[in-house]
Amino acid sequence: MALPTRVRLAKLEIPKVQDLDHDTLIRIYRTMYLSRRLDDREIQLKRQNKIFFQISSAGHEAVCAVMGLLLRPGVDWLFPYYRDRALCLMLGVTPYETLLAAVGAKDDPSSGGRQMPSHWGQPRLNLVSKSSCTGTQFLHAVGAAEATQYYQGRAKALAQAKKAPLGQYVRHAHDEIVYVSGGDGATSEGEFWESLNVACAKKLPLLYLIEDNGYAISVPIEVQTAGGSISKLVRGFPGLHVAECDGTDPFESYAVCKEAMQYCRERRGPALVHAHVTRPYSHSLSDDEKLYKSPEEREEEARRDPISKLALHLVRDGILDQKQIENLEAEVDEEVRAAADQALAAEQPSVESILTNVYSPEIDPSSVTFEAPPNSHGAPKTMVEMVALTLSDEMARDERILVFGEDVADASREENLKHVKGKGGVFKATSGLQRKYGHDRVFNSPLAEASIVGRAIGMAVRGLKPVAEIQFFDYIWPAMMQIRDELCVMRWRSNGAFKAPVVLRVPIGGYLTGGGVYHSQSGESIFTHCPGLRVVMPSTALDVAGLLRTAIRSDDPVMFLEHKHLYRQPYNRSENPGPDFTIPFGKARAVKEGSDLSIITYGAVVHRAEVAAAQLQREGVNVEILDLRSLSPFDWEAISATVRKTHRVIVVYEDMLSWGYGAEIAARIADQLFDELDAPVKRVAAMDTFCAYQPKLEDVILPQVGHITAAVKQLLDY
Ligand SMILES: Cc1ncc(C[n+]2csc(CCOP(=O)(O)OP(=O)(O)O)c2C)c(N)n1
Ligand SMILES: [Mg+2]
Repeated sequence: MALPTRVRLAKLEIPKVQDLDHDTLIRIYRTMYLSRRLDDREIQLKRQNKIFFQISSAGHEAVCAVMGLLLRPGVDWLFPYYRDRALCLMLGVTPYETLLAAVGAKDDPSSGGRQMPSHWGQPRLNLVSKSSCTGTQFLHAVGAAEATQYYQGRAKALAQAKKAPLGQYVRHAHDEIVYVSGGDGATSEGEFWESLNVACAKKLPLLYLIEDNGYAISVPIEVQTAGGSISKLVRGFPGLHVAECDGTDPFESYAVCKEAMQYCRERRGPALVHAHVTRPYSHSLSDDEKLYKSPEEREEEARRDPISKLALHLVRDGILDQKQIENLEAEVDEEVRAAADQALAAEQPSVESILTNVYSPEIDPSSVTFEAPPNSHGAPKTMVEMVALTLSDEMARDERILVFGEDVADASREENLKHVKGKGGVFKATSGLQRKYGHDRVFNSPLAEASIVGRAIGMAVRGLKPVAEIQFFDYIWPAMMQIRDELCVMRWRSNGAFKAPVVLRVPIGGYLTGGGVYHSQSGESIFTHCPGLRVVMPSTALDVAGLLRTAIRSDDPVMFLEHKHLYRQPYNRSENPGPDFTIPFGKARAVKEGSDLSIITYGAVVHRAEVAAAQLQREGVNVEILDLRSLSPFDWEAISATVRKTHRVIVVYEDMLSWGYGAEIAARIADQLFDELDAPVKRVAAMDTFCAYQPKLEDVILPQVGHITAAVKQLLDY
């Protein structure tokens, strides 16, 4: 296949560069050269086994340096890609700090030795912690830009955010913008397109820089991107300012980036700069580009090297002579040498610190602080009514709370609200909230789950408190990477510098007689398997009120699982326990006292266990029931107390039997309470298959009262 022409820029209309004076040009060159020398030094250190990973910014320096020059540190919000070393240096990250990350030092400001180098992050610079995922950052940037818009008219929300933990890093400036970058490969992720959709729909002040080096590891641009040009593809997005530049040329890059940035600052909408750059050092030190790039391509890249081109320019234009260039370079080399020596001597993180910042060190949702008694009044409410009521009370108290998701608004077309009742969620769990709190606090999202979670993360990073809804647990999967690799990890990977305390409300579960495969799923253990995330699953309206309030007031991400089958049952209703009622996480509810056998359960099977226990009672069997209600953390104290009391235990859960939540509980009991057991630990759960639409099949697939009574009898006979 013929190689596509990779750079066709000479004919582009480039705005004139007037304000790059000589000192600024020298500063740009110095930063670019410093970035390159840091890469070179890291490569050397990696070869000496003194650092453990290296990924270079070589070839990307020019556009990154000028972008860094244009952005305002500590004012604008930054979500830079791993090749943005020159940008970060320009904004104030020091060579020593970048090398602290390389050696994995305790004082590495981006992660304290938890992430690979070049995964930037520093709260003092509004430089938000970046993961290794290519593409997730675009949605965080959208959420951050939504925070820009929200804070604009919401002084109270800003004040409340500043008062919360990490509030010292909550900042808002009226003309701030959000910057996000990615590679040509990263633009193939759905999250890129989801982000553009929202950024354009909401006219967000968001500046994209796509650093197109023609390859994503070994995959060339014509395979990556239809037609080979991302800027051509995105030109149809309404209101998006799109510009292209030679990212190896600082003059052209400066002019193009400046104009794009101006567009965002003037609040005209988002902008995207497509910069053509090179990647002369292979993808990373784990890659050898000679395996897939032709010698001609590599020669062409060498000819376009931004460092040598700018050095030549400086000499030709008489800005610096050869000797001055040599002096500048010697000075940088010395700076890099000194920084490396210092970083190599830096203290390493202690083994004792491994678990710090998995969860908030300030707010412990399982503490006694959250033990608040109910002040019950009014008519009994169903579980779903209690969700709406609790959200409403919390929103009145805390202006940082934003509610969004699919169909959660009463009506996106506000004028319709004069004539219609409003939707307020497919289950009505958010009914009336938009009417009460306005469309900037309660709004519909496009139908895109990764986008819902990714945006929520960006908002939460900036101090807001998103309470987002995933419409059905069955459709949470597009958001899995945002949850597993971003939401849960933000605090730990930034060593406590950033947090993402999002509440994700997720209707879950079956017993719908007709829910079928895609409206009946369970799967809570997939999320209890994620450190950093709290998972709760109430089975009564009272517990909804107490646990949802705790979820919102805690400072960790919480998955709040609402069982659809329980939403409107008469048997779990409760009076309104008042606006201060909270229940600590990790505390089980004693549903029924008993002495013969313990049932440990949660969710929709709690009621089934109660029915089974009533039947068994008539036969003289006295069963104890524990509703865990909080799955991570879970109440080990209550579990061990009941096992010590009855010596026989069944874990009952709705999800499939194998690899499920009960497996962990059963294993813990076997491990730590073996001597207390008079019989093996038993599990009652769903069959290891999908949930069928036909109710007769659903009845057999999901655990029923009969399954529970049979298991109890079997265990008592053991
Ligand atoms: C979601 C995800 N998939 C795969 C990878 C592995 N990976 C790391 S970088 C990369 C290529 C990225 O290419 P591009 O966005 O063009 O950036 P470049 O490295 O060329 O600057 C891949 C596939 C990853 N980190 N994240
Ligand atoms: Mg690339």
